[in-house]
Amino acid sequence: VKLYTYFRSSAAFRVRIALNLKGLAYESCFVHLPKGEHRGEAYGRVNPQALVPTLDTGAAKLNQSLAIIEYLEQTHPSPALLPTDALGRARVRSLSLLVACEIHPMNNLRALQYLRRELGQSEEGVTTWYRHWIADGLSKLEAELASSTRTGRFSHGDTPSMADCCLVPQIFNARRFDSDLRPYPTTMRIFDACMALDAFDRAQPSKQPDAE
Ligand SMILES: N[C@@H](CCC(=O)N[C@@H](CS)C(=O)NCC(=O)O)C(=O)O
Repeated sequence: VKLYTYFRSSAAFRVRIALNLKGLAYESCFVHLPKGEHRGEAYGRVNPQALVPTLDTGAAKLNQSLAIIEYLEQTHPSPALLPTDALGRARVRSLSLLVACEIHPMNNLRALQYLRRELGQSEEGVTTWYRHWIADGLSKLEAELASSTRTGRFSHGDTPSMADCCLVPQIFNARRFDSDLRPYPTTMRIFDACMALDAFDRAQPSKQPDAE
């Protein structure tokens, strides 16, 4: 398979983790987001949503990181990134969506560029916006994780799941903008447990061939 990726893309980072956890080799195809390569005609033919990542399976080009991870789960069930019970699956999806739908879209590249360029916000204004949505979302994630008996060594039980594939890249983003992470001890404990695993470590931005 071929993964269209950018080292700093947290959505691509989620998929890199899932591929590594499942032991699947992939070829990387780099898309430089700050240069706007994702908005070009060539990438538009790969992904009409003009977003990274895309997974080219040979049979189809898949986009949206959680849809890609669910596809990998169905085609390569072991090790499982979703629990087998219906309630557990709903919980892991809920935690994943909390990151992917409630936090990440507020702070992705085009939202921040719009604040800067169209709305004339200063770097300070943009950073304040960024940290606000990180704090809003991570406090909710922390409340979920700290209050559930289903939280274990990882977000759900003692093996990594799709929720961890979402949690870890979001913490990397938060650190990049110097967000205060002290209010989220459960989240950070899980982050540390994930980063002790090779599959997470190898997927991190600084270890990608296109890292700058
Ligand atoms: N919901 C999408 C989000 C994809 C996304 O926003 N990717 C970012 C990089 S992390 C991107 O391509 N941004 C380009 C832009 O905002 O113009 C997913 O989970 O795949």
